[in-house]
Amino acid sequence: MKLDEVTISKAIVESFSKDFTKALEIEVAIAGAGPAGLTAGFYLAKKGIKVAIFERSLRVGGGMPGGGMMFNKIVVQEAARQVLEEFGIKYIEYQKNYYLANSLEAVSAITYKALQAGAEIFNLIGVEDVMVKDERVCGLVLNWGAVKLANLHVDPLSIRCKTAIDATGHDCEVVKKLEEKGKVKLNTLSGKIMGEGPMWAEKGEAAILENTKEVYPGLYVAGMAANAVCGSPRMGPIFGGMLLSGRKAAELIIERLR
Ligand code: 48F
Repeated sequence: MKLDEVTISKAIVESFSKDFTKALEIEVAIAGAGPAGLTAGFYLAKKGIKVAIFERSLRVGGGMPGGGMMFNKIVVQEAARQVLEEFGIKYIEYQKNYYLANSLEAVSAITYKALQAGAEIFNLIGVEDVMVKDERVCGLVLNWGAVKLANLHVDPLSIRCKTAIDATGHDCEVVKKLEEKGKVKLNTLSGKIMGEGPMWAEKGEAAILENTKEVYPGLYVAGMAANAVCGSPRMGPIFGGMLLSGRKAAELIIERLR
């Protein structure tokens, strides 16, 4: 059968443009496709909410594929075992309360399920700013990841959303930008970004659900961004908290939107 290069190009450009145009006005926009952002996207899409995830890197998964110091395994505790099962991720019990999974299988399964549920994922597109009107985050400002890498002076494009989630991990980039430019008071103890604490897995995992919340009208935090914004410890390659935090962010937003 004849294959035409231009038809291939047209198929890609037309279909991407259609998907991206739909994402310009969306119910929930998520910054970062690490485990927390992907999990939030899955649970939102499963409830029929229009959700798009913007990931600055070429690949999704954030810190998950790297496991612990490049040993590509992750540990999940009992509290999140049901989420592993929901995603169909295989695991073995290493010891009571320590379940081990392959980090690549975990990322692939969560990504696949999120896409199948209807979440849109745009890789190579980063969030560089927020749109704020009447003291509420009402959109995200996007640019190509490559533009940032190359330090090019290229103006961004904006999307409108009812709610946004900062799931950008340790650097909590969206909240940071909001604080820096909006001079706003955040819903944290100090009213500011409190900064991530040093490693303490148990305390970090215990705090993350409480930290998963709306930190400014229209902007939620999930995953390590939640602990970084609220001043709780990091926890290394245990991932139950990331999955549960993504799920909680989705539940809070579903309750608000529906
Ligand atoms: O860092 P990341 O995996 O965050 P997470 O979902 O999970 C944290 C764990 O990986 C691990 C841990 C477990 O205990 O501590 O570190 O909270 O994923 C964050 C994603 O956001 C992307 C980044 O490339 C990564 O894939 N990202 C960061 N800044 C931006 C962004 C941005 N400004 N716009 C879009 N994506």
